[in-house]
Amino acid sequence: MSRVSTEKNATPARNRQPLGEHIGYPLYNLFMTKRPARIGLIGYQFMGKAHSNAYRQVGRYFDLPLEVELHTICGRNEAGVARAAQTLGWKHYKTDWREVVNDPEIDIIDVSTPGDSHAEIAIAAAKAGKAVFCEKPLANTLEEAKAMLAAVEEAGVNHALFHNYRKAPAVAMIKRMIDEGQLGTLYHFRAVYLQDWIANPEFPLVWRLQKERAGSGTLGDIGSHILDLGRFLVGELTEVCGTTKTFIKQRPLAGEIGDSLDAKTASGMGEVTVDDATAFLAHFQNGAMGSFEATRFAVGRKNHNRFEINGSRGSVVFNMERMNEFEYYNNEDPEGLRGFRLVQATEGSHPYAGNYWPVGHIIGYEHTFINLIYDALLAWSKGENTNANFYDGVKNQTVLDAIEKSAVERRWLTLDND
Ligand code: SOE
Repeated sequence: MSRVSTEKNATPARNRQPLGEHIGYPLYNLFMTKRPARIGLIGYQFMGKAHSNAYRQVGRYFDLPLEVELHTICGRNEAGVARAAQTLGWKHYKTDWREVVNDPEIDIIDVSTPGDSHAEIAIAAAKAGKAVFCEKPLANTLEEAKAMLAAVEEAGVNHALFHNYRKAPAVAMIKRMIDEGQLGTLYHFRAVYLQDWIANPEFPLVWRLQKERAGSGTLGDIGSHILDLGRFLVGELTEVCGTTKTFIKQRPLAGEIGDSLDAKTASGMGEVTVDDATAFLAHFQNGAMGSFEATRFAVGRKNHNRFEINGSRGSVVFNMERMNEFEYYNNEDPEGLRGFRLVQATEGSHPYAGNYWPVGHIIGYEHTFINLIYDALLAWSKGENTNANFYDGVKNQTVLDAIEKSAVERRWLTLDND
């Protein structure tokens, strides 16, 4: 069976980011002087908006080790980024990301652009001594992902990856339950991520449908989310076997692009060069089995990110469209009283929930980004890595890469988890 090499000698996520007086290690000095960390955000569409809101809000709900300042937002379209600076609350705006990365006033760079520019921007930011946040998937290729990890480690700067669904209180609670052994031996991780925003053949050829821009389609965009949740909750994968499908191969060219989920069309047609849907099976290092499906053609499903985990002591079910709750089956409840109960993850004892509102007052999608930024700043202030980080990005990209190879070669592939 063919082996897909992963990061050679990859040691577990470096849990101790050296908090020394590293040249270009900006946050160490900030933690000492308590000057707010100045953010440079590259990208101002959907994720730029979500991240801007999170930076603005995080200090209002969490006791931060370091305040953050919305310093500069950057985008190629001057009218668009100027409007974004105004509406999203940024002090300055630029149209050239290099100016932001090389601005000595900036401490943290947030890469929220399409995947084809993640590597160039993040590597430049690391070399400039900035801490780096990056949207998922980390990169369009495994080689780029490895180069990004090498750059941040070489520069000794902090790094984080916006796998925000790890930060929903219900998901973090499930992680706590698993770590405490409440589900026992894990047998199954079963996940789907179902959307339908391109099921209409008239939807135009936006950047997410072009391989040179996005790297892949559902595999990297939403498949990466459920893969990351599987790794976060169950552990590393050892083998995968996958398939992909492109239902509609030609689409109208995209005209003026708003956010790419609602672009307008122009004249002419272009080729779709990414997958519209993917499904893959996996084995985990701890013996559990995995089944994953991601599609943009599940007509009627909008952001249906759902997983179920079955263990010897019980099972859990989470659905992002009902993100404030999860289902729990305790296999040790009294005989005759067992059943899936609905747990509302809004108690003070649930991760993050107590920082917002009293029990029963729910939170939303945008709060997962706030929670992620808080976790990162807290971990970094203790000289530790946050989760998820660029190491997770390389591990995820290794699996995504293997799935694409498996789909072509139509066979199982083994992952080297050195
Ligand atoms: C589009 O599929 C998208 O915006 C993804 O890119 C995000 O990561 C996901 O959270 C919502 O859907």
